[in-house]
Amino acid sequence: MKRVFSGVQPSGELTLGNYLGAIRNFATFQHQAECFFSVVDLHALTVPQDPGNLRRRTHDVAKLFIACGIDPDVATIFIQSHVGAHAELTWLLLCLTYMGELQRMTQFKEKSQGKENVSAALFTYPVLMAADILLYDTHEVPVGEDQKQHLELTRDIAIRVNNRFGEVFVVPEPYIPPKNTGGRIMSLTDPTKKMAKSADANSSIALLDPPDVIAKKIKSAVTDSGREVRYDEVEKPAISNLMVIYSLCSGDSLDDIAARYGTSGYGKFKKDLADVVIQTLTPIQARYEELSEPGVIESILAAGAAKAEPIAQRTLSRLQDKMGIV
Ligand code: ATP
Ligand code: LTN
Repeated sequence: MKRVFSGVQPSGELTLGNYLGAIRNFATFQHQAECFFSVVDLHALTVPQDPGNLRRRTHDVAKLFIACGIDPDVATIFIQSHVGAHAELTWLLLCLTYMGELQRMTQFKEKSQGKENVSAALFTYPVLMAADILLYDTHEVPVGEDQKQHLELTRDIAIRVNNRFGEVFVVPEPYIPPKNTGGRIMSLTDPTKKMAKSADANSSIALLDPPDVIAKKIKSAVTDSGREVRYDEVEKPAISNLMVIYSLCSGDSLDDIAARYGTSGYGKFKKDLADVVIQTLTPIQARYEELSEPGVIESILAAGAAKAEPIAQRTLSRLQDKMGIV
């Protein structure tokens, strides 16, 4: 059966970008493949984290996976650091990755730009991601567009290892939705940047934002010149982004939305957009609350790690053996 793996960092409050670009698709995949979804806490540590916040957010991401429709009886949900093989395989893969390959990673360039003290782990981050994916003999990886380059590196590493040592890894394929179906949801305050959970709160809608906050953020979202609602990424990047959000939350096509709001002005469109976003997030927030009873998420995550562990260990042993580790 086909295997699917994906990870989300507990590096901030999950956003509508995370949901529409990635998590929504996780729920679809769980019925078509054997799925592993991980809260990648070791990745979050590549930038400074407050320990208390990291602890809370790690459980929050897992609860939101389930609230967004992932069934823990169907898919395996676990915390990355609970399966030691992720860190161990990373070391072996670091020995098989070139500096030049990591120097080309645009996410590292963006995240390190202008910062004085950047951790070595931020630089080697994509190799930990490769380890995550390769440990589970993953065929497909649902991610947002920003992860495309990391997936290409993962494939290059897998192919190199297989060429050097014989068949060790499955070479994974990315599953990236096109931009007009959520692959890259943009910031509400700057449509040239992606909506990111580690950016300013007004630029994104958090999955747990209350309705009045959602309405306020959408009302103050930047728009483009003119007043016509139509999909045009070049001339109308801000409105096009809001239309994609509307379309994904309501199920209406971009053409239908343009026909309905084309000439009614931005105000009416934004008001209705707030309503459809609130309607999408309200049931997710209700399910999240139900999972907040003490012990519930902890036991789901312990069961997930127990399922993931032997599979990861088998793959790790395969490479250790080929590389001559006694
Ligand atoms: P950070 O701001 O800390 O880098 P992030 O939200 O960009 O956080 P992750 O939590 O690791 O990063 O992302 C989880 C998944 O959500 C990934 O598959 C990523 O590609 C996807 N994703 C993140 N932001 C967006 C976005 N704006 N549009 C579409 N997909 C996104
Ligand atoms: N790097 C990803 C998060 C991530 C991931 C993974 C995604 C870590 N490991 C494995 C898919 C598969 C991000 O920042 N969005």
